[in-house]
Amino acid sequence: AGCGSGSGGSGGSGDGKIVMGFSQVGAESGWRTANTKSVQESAKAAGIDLKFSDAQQKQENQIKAIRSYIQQKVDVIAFSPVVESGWDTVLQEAKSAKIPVILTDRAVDSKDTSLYRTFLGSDFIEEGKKAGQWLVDQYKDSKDPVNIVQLEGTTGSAPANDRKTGFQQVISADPKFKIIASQSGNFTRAEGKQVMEAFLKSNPKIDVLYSHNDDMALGAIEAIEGAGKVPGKDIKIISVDAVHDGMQALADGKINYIVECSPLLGPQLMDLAKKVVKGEQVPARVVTQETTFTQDQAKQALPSRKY
Ligand code: GZL
Ligand code: ZN
Repeated sequence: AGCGSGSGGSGGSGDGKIVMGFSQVGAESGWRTANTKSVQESAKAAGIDLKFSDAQQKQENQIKAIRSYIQQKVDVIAFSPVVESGWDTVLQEAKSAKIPVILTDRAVDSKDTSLYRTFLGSDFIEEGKKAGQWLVDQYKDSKDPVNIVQLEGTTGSAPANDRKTGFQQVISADPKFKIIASQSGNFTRAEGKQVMEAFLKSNPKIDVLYSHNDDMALGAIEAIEGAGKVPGKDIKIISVDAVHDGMQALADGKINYIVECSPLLGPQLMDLAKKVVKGEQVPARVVTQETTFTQDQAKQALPSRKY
């Protein structure tokens, strides 16, 4: 019963436009700023009235933003959960207010999947597997131990959890691969540099760095060069995202392989939002298309990259 399409929002904009409340993680990385641009431009193109908030990577700020969108009776709420858990209460409040929720980019670990209509984003386990597979292929003819250090994304976030899991699954096929150190650099350049400096001090022989995003890899490159070593040669680097600065470092030979994670979710998000507000069925999961890049492929792709 109640208002038809199940969207509790009168829209609040009055001019019949769909009103979307969007809670963004923050502005921690090149990926994030490209994602924000995609969401904002796509909302404009779709004629959707976007209310946007930046949570500075704090879950309580996202919860506050979602609560304010519920108060404002928006038509639909979309957000990228900074961490996987702790969302059930606020998502239940949105459900009681009959405001549909769309997850974009990162996932939540709520058991009750009726708390959101769909999850649009990458398969981070797949990304971790692709990173591991490159390493297995690179070292298939060598018997010597391969010492790996890992820069993890934000603690508790789906990309950090799943990129770690996927990578581990693939390299565990061969005991020569050893993760000798693993720590969060919170997806930022500054923290990636700090953690890599510590790794270099406490581990005399590092063969490979696996970084959960390009921003931390770029920070690590500064630390590696600061230690008088050559990134891409003395220490091989595998990264994830394929944002412009990462692709440039790949083309310059300072990174060896990048697994793409597309931030351009805006157009699909707005299409899904329109369907959800109309009460139409949408798939529970929409996986974004993405690829991988070697150094040569980066040189080819750079001129036409959008971000
Ligand atoms: C992945 C996204 C991650 C990026 C990081 O979809 O959540 O957050 O890989 C960003 O660059 O900070
Ligand atoms: Zn997970």
